[in-house]
Amino acid sequence: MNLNITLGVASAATQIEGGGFTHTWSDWYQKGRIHDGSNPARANDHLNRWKEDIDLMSEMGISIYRLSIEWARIEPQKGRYNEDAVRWYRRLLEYMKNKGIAPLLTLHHFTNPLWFEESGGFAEPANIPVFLGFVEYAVRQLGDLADEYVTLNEPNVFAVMGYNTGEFPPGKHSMLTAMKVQSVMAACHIKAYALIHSLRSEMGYANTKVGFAHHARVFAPKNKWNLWHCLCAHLTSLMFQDVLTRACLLGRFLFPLKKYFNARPGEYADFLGLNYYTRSTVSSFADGTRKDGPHNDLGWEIYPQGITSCAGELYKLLKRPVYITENGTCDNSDSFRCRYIYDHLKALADSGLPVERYYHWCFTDNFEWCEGESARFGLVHVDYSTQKRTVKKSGNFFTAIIKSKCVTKEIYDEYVAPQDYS
Ligand code: IFM
Repeated sequence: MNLNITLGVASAATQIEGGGFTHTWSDWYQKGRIHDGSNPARANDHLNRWKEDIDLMSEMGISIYRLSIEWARIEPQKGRYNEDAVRWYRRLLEYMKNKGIAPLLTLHHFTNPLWFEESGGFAEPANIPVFLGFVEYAVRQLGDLADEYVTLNEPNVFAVMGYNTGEFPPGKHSMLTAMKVQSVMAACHIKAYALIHSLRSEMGYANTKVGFAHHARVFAPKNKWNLWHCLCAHLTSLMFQDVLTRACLLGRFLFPLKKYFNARPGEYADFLGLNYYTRSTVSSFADGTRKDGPHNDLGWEIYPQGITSCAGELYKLLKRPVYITENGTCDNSDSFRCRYIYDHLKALADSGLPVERYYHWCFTDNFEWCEGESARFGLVHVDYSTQKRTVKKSGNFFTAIIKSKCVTKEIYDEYVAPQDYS
């Protein structure tokens, strides 16, 4: 298989850094909401091991890395910034640059400082300028070291899990509020898009790229001849991802989203960021999964064709290069990850879409939100008690593809052929 896509890896601050900052996920841990009881204050201790991690990335041939910054660490109190934290991120970005690893910097990845959450977080439209204040500070401090930005990670997952299913903080159960949060976050994205461009051009840079990382999946009716199943699949997709896509990419706020500011229809992304994992099989207004077919260790269906249909849906709306900002799987024994990566890359390579980048989720095993340390998504194994990193077979596979820029028959036979999903 030939590959014209640059391969890299992704992570998020709360999931790897450790360090015990005061934010919504340390609070969620305190409230006993992490299933395996693990504490994000430990995570991968990337705070102290960042050099080792970047060195390993470089040894593995990785040249692009999507990472995020921790808002609560940079702005521990409203309007009061922590210069040590900024220095730490600057050292990290400078080190990456020296190693030839280009950052795609995510400004918000699920975690809020507690002070922001307590003032209503993204459920409060009056907080839009507060988020933008953080964006401005971050770009002024780090903007010389990062050309490319993801404003928000998966606003739909953040909204639905936090405000409808209640599994994420703040643990609310209201679909109406979840839609309001999506509206507010779409406004934040559009405003941040313009702000980052204007700050960077003020700083003298012309090569800025900004987008958001959209979590999209296929919603398929359980029985395609059943009208109710079809209606539920259509409406679920609309509420979970389609209206948000239009708002963020095009500034079009369709019902039930609401426009909380004077957004003009326009084009608000320089790339189409897609986080793709699975297909949902729908027979009601609840999430469903097919019983037959392959599944990962969290029970998510493995459906590689879906990555191209989701990317294709985005591309229909806006003609921009596609960045797969996340794709990966929970495979605790690393027994099918090579096949998973191969099948998804093959689908992308055959799609005819302008897919420029693929960021694998995740570089190392990490703190997987409610599942804590028990769900492993990494190319690199982490022993949390010693913090030892060991490259997995899938990590070696990834490096082999990067080095050959394709999957040769030898690579396929060594890594992919022996693996199956069952
Ligand atoms: O770990 C998460 C990530 O933070 C957002 N996208 C999905 C990943 C796997 O669940």
